[in-house]
Amino acid sequence: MSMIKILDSTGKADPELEPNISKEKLVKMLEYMILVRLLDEKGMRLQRQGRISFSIPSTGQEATQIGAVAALSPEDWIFPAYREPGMAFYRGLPLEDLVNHWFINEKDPQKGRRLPGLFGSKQFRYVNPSAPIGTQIIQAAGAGYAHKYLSENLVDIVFFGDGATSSSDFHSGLNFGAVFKTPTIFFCQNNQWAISVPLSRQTGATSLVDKAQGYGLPGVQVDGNDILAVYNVVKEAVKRAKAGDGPTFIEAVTYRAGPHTSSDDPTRYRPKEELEKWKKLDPISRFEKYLRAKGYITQEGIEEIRSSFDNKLNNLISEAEKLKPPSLKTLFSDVYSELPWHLEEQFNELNALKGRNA
Ligand SMILES: Cc1ncc(C[n+]2csc(CCOP(=O)(O)OP(=O)(O)O)c2C)c(N)n1
Ligand SMILES: [Mg+2]
Repeated sequence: MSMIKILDSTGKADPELEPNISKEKLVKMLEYMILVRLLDEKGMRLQRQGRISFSIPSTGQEATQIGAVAALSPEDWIFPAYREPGMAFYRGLPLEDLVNHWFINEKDPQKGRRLPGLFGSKQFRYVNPSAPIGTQIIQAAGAGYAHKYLSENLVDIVFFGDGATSSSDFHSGLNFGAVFKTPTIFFCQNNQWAISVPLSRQTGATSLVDKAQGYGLPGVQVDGNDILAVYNVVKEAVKRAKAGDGPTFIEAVTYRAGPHTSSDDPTRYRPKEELEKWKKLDPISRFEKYLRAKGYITQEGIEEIRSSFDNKLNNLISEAEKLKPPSLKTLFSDVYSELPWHLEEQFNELNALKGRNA
């Protein structure tokens, strides 16, 4: 199986495969890739300064998330793992929501109940990620079944890593999707590592895409650092799903250039040369070269995008840091429509103990 590529390392596109995307949309795609990279830098720095507790970077994997979201309709559902935050922002999720979530303050839309980075948004159809690896694969297959049952012309796309292909939910989800021909796109971000476990420990198969055949699904392997190639394969998978032809399995070959999370130190387990090799395939610089050669953006334009997001984020961060934590009452809300007496009693006890107003 050959890997689908459109952009070479100099940013030159194969004219036979180059998608027809407007200049405005291409520039928007670059903007959101730049934003994702910047969020990673800020998140990691804030965590190291002890100002936020946790950060999950997706540096090196910007092309997969932005290429995919650009190929979907806003009504389609996204089931992320945790390295696809750019998809939510591309759809319009306010940056303020993320920053308040990072600081777990009173405006955190997740009310402090989620690990920073594991956020969702019903409005933008970006489903709350589940921490146990692979669970979103069966959720997406089930959602696909629901779309089909309700005759909704919708697609759902689910993201998971190479490590998640070893989970039993991977088998259950792909099998269910294939048998019932659900409009689901199974998108594997093969970033070569599952924390410190290399890809060679996840499968005895030559490549992950080979697994599709066993389920009777079409499998596509794509260069995950090539945003145009990702866009094309997702567009094609959407077309199949909407035509009632069922799921597609996509293996995007990419690399986790940063640590697994802010709690990880990859220098302890992976060779420096490997990172150097992948840095040359950076998805953002490749796409920037393509857009510059087309005359769609200049180097100054790129710097302006970065500094405008940077200023915006700096302002949001200083505002978010001033706010109080979520009220104690949120510990007791959203489970029962009316708070039962024993929880009311516990709440009053806790409130008195803390001497704090809820
Ligand atoms: C069932 C389960 N086992 C272990 C973990 C701990 N864990 C969190 S992320 C991770 C690695 C996942 O690797 P992969 O699927 O390749 O995704 P990546 O982090 O590389 O994007 C592990 C083992 C977990 N969250 N859930
Ligand atoms: Mg991985």
